[in-house]
Amino acid sequence: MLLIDRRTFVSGAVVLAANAKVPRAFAQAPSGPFTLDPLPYAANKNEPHIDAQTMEIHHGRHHAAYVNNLNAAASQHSAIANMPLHQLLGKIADLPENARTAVRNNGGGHANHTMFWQIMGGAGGEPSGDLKAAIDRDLGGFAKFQENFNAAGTRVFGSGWVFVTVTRDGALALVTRPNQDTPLMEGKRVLMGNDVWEHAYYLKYQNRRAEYLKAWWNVLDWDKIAGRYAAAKAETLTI
Ligand code: MN3
Repeated sequence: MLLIDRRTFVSGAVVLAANAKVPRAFAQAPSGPFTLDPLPYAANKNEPHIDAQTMEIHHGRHHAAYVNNLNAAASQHSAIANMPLHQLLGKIADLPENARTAVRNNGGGHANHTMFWQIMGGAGGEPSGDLKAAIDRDLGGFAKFQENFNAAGTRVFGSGWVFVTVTRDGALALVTRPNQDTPLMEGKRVLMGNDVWEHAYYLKYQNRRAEYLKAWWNVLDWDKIAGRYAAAKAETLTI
């Protein structure tokens, strides 16, 4: 039997588990029409709650792979290339059958992560103004909202997301979706959401998803989320 100390074994196991989850990007994927924007802040901005390595792998490998795979699908189907992403996701049923899964998984992944990076990088705290009023009205107040959001995230089986949707009238609702599905696929708009795929938290939290869900609130940028709320009401919010 190999002699290996427990720390080496555990960290090795974590690295193996993390690498096993990293999708392989297409080396020859076309570079457009969809693009991966850089993270809007340094990868260590969300520490200690979300570590820099998780941010780098999550953005630079997972999100990049969704973009590359979506571009590969677009190179085969002009219908994919000719629509803005939020419209494309609302019209998956109209696409050729052999394009639907690629758009659902990779287009959904691109949209979800684009939103996700945007609403983090902040200092947490609480919303104010008309967003706070909407949370009080529709989600039972901020404390109840956090509790229900975290509970919903804990209940997602396997991979998926917890979202808050927003209507043009500013009404909010809490929903979960599996995999990379998004309410954009039903023509709805997303105010905010959290990624509960293991790749979002495994390096730091391993199997402790509930701990990750709780910590995530500390990195939210409520100014950005308030901006999304205003855009939803002005009907200019897309992704
Ligand atoms: Mn993810």
